[in-house]
Amino acid sequence: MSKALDGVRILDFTHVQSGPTCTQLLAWFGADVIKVERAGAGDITREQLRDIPDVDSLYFTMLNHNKRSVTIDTKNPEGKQVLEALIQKCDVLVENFAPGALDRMGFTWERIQELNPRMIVASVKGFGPGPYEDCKVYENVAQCAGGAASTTGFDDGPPVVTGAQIGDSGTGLHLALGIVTALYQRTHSGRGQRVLAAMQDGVLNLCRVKLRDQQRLERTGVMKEYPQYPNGKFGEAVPRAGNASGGGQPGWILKCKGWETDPNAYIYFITQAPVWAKICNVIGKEEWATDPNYATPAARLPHLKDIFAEIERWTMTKTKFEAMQILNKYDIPCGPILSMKEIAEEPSLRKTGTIVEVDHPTRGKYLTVGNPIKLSDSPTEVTRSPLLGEHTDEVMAELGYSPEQVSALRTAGAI
Ligand code: CAO
Repeated sequence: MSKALDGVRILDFTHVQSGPTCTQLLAWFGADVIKVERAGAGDITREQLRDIPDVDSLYFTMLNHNKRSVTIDTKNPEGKQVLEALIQKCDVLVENFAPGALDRMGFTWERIQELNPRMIVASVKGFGPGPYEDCKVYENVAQCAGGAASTTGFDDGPPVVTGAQIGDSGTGLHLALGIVTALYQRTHSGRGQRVLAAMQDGVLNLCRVKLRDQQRLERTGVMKEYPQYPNGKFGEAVPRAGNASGGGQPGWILKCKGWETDPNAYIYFITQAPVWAKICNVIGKEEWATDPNYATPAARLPHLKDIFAEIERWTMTKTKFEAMQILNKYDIPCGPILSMKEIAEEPSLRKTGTIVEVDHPTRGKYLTVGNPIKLSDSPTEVTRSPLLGEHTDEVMAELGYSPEQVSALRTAGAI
């Protein structure tokens, strides 16, 4: 079966996490992704957080599946020529260097257009144009500058970053959408274009509901579904909401049986309005279904803490999986807090290819997250990440270099 992006060639000039997640997705959709790395060193993540000496780290392998790796010193004049040949052959150049690095290498937008007017140049940067545009940025900086940290955590504690890599992998996703959109526009316009995904913008896009709440707060001075209501105080900015639901259906994380020893024996419980009577029945508080203090969503808002305390008295008598089973019977929305260990061992995720076991020549078998986006006509097969420079000779031959030329370039330190 052919793949959705068959025939699309990506010059992958990305490193660390944000860019590589983007190009990995494109590879999973069938693009030929040629990762350019520096000889001898490669993407810095190859050696970061290593769990086996001298073997590509899980950090690297889990972000660079289905790609080919070539080594080019793009600051060497002959290496530059090889990169130029690749630019002429590829459809998209993806990069996430520090601001200005590509220009300093001599590959400005104007130069790239001269070489290939159909080329799409896609970049991740920490910030868009403005006061911070020249800054280097990592994940947690983006979470802080994009509004996630100030709105995450509990009211009586400091801002908190989340384990979900919304700055890196989130921006990679945004960039991938920008790239396929630009490829589509090119089918009409015949021209390439620049695609920019700034990490601050990507995080803010994912924190959209908090900008909604900022404006609600400014208009009304209070947000009744936040845990600060009715006894706490609201300031000028959206406060941290603990585990409150981001939407109109109040929710909270509640203890389940075993919580004393198991840090993940918890369930997320949503008091969805249409199933309120069923919730009351399940927890043995039938009278709340008709009591005017509890019967309507508006009446319940001032009592949310008490309501969740009462529900927790019930959830603490069940394991999170027992509670799930009972609540699902009544269509009560809830979700177990799953540990990474539980997720890794979950058979249904293995079956759908969301968790995949991959074999690697120097590492052996390891688990990774497969393609979370499933296309019925373009299924994803996850193949291992490339060793450093594994495909240099193959790609050089495709560019028309003879083995002798390749060997001379290698001696000159260009590849
Ligand atoms: N041959 C020769 N030189 C190369 C090369 C190659 N194949 N590949 C990279 N280089 C050079 C670059 O040209 C750059 O040189 P100059 O500084 O002289 O211009 C140099 O390597 C280092 O690039 P960098 O500044 O991007 O790398 P860094 O490790 O110092 O910074 C990071 C890393 C991530 C902070 C920075 O790249 C950045 O801010 N990127 C944009 C935002 C981003 O994607 N952040 C998320 C990273 S994932 O957590």
